[in-house]
Formats: sequence, C-alpha cells, structure tokens
Amino acid sequence: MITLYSKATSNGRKASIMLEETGLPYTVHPMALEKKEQKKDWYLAINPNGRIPCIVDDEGPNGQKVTLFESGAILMYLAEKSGKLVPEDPVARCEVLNWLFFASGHVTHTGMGVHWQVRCRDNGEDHPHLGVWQEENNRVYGILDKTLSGRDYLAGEYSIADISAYPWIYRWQMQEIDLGKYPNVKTWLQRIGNRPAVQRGLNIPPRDDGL
Ligand SMILES: N[C@@H](CCC(=O)N[C@@H](CS)C(=O)NCC(=O)O)C(=O)O
Repeated sequence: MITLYSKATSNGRKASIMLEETGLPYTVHPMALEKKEQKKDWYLAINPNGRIPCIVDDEGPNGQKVTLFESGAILMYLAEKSGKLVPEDPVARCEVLNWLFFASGHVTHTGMGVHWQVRCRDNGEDHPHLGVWQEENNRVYGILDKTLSGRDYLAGEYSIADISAYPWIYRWQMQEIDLGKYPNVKTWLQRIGNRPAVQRGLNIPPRDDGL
C-alpha cells in the first residue's frame, strides 16, 4: 500500500492528483505544516528535505519498500507503476520529460518565489526583488502560452507534465498574474480543472480555507 504524506498545497497536490488519476490504492497521512510536523525526526528519516509531498510504497519494485520525496520523482514513479500518463513511445516520452522538468523547475520555482514574496509584502515585510521574480514568472507563463497555442496539453497528450504545472498555475491569482494575457493557459486550466480526478486531488487531504 502507498502512504501519501501531504497537505493540499501546490506541491502536495501534484501527488494527490496523480494518485487519483492512476486509481492506485493509497492512504493519506495529513501533515500539519503550521506545527512543523515536516521537521520532526520521524519525518526527516523518510524525507531528508523536510517538505511535502512524500510517498512510501510498501510494495515497490521487486516487492521492496521505496520512498519518494520530490514531487517530480513521485509523478514519474507513479506513472511507471501504473502505466499511465507517461507514453511508452521514446520520442513522446522525451517531450513529457522536457515539460515535466520545466514544470518542476521553472514553473514551481518562480511560482513559489512570487507567492511567498507577495505574502511578505502583504505582511508589511521587505520585498526588494518581487518585481524581478514577477517578470520571470510572466516569462514562464508566456512560454506555456506559446506552447499551448498548438496543442491541448504541454507535451501533446495529457501527462505528468501537466500535473506538475497545474497546481501552481491554478494559483495564478495569488501570483498576481493577468491571465487575460495568456488565453491558451486559461483554456488549459479549464480543460484540466474539468477532470474529476483533478477536482478530487485538489482537496486531499481536505483543506477548509478555500486556498
Ligand atoms: N522540491 C520539492 C518542494 C516541496 C515543497 O516546497 N513543499 C512545501 C509545500 S508546497 C513544503 O513542504 N513547505 C514546508 C516547509 O518548507 O517547511 C518538491 O517538488 O516536492
């Protein structure tokens, strides 16, 4: 059985959406980030990075127990285990890897950077580099928009690349993005947001503050 250690944040949602998409059985251990549960020794023993998400699969390859603690690694592992959302064709697979790493890197990093600096600014703290981060985030949205002008999903077919990017782009308002500038990203968001597994995964573990 797979255990998911998570909270319904943008990175946590990548794992919960993927688990819902695959239909693999799993249990959820909700993590109280506000109480710093992710920094406790028992959790650092499975995830040295002290962040969520993390999965432990008791029945991994060759029946061995495995732990995955980076969201991109979790997506790839679950795709291979389930045979879903990553193509077998080696050429199509390359394109999924391109966009998976773009989403795990640029989309996640700039989205998170802007998100936290906006919060700091709203709390009256210093935010000297927010403008630079917002410019970079808009550059990333521009690349996504251009790519999505010729295809419905980042790598062509719906894949783990979309699941990696979606939970960050879903929070475009918190990043103060003018979505009107990115019409293809807007329709992509709607297309993915219509998927029942995505709707379920966004609220695993349940979150009651609407964020
Ligand atoms: N590179 C990691 C980033 C994970 C991450 O930053 N998770 C955040 C929640 S979205 C977290 O656990 N924050 C709590 C903390 O920093 O202590 C991944 O992709 O899984």
